[in-house]
Amino acid sequence: MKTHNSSIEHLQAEFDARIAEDAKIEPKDWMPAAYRKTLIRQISQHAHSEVIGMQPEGNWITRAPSLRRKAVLMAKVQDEAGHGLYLYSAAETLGMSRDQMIADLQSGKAKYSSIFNYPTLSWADIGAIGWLVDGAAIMNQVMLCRCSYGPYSRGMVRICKEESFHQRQGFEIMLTLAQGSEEQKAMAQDALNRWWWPSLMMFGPPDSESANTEQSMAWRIKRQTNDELRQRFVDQTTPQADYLGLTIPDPDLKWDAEAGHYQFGEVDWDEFWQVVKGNGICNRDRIRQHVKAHEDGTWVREAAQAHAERKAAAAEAA
Ligand code: BYC
Repeated sequence: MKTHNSSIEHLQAEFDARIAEDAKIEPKDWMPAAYRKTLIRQISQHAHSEVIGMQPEGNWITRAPSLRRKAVLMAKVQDEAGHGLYLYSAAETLGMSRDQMIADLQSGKAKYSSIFNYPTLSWADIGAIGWLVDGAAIMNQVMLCRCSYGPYSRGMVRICKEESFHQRQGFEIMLTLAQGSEEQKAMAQDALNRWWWPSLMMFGPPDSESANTEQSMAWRIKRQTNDELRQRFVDQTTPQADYLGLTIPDPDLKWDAEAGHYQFGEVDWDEFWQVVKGNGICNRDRIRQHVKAHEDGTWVREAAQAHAERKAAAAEAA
């Protein structure tokens, strides 16, 4: 028993030392059970967010205003599917099965980003999602490229490159609308009004109420806190709204020269928790649609499986 304890202590000390020197932890390395668990939680929820995030945008593919806009939007939605797949693969390296992750999403046990429970009511919402939602996503994900878990950090490098293109396409839609007719400008303003506060909620609860931040920072999974990233997002995005000639729907938003930051109003955290608990405008629809798409895709998975088995059998026979 004593030997067992001392060997665990030794492994733990080795793990702590590797974290301290900023080395990557790889799938076959020893890691504390709680580190594994929090990574599975975060990576799988991140994957679910990418996949569920295809729905509000997919809603506008058939109604994009031009062939160019349609082609770009289709490419973006396909990118989100790809991000989901890299992330599910990263979570699988920790010993979690894809089937279990999907089951947890569909049963409501696993979360996905609150932002995707809001509806896309107009074409301008596609611009606002690219500009604000992808903008917030990049702000959060750049730090994850330096995450201590190797497969997650490497996956994030490519994801961030693609997110930059997504953010730019959204800003370009907003710019076109903001410089267009009065009606188009009003559409862009309306989209900003509806997506601003939910975008700030994407960064998670305030640090004082964030159950996971302290430990995740110590493990170097997260490199910045929810509030730090939210502040950076406001600082970066406010001048962009000025450039567009649009007004951020926050009467308390003002530049604080001394702090070198924008001050901003209080997020409605009751609304955030309601959405996280499943009571947002679209939560039920999103899961219903996911279940349907998953069931409709059964034949594809079965065909892929049969093909893989036949190939393996042929390789064995050769
Ligand atoms: N929505 O202790 P905290 C995208 C949960 S996809 C729902 O601060 P943590 C994109 C949190 O999970 C964007 N739930 O947590 C795709 C925790 O509950 P559990 C997704 C939220 O993990 C398509 C509880 O609240 N990005 O970019 O330290 C198109 C307490 O929170 C939310 C990622 O997933 C939320 N907004 O920090 C366009 C990035 N916030 O799990 C764009 C990876 C918090 O204990 N994830 N909760 O039951 C992260 O960086 C971190 O998980 C978070 C939260 C910053 C999100």
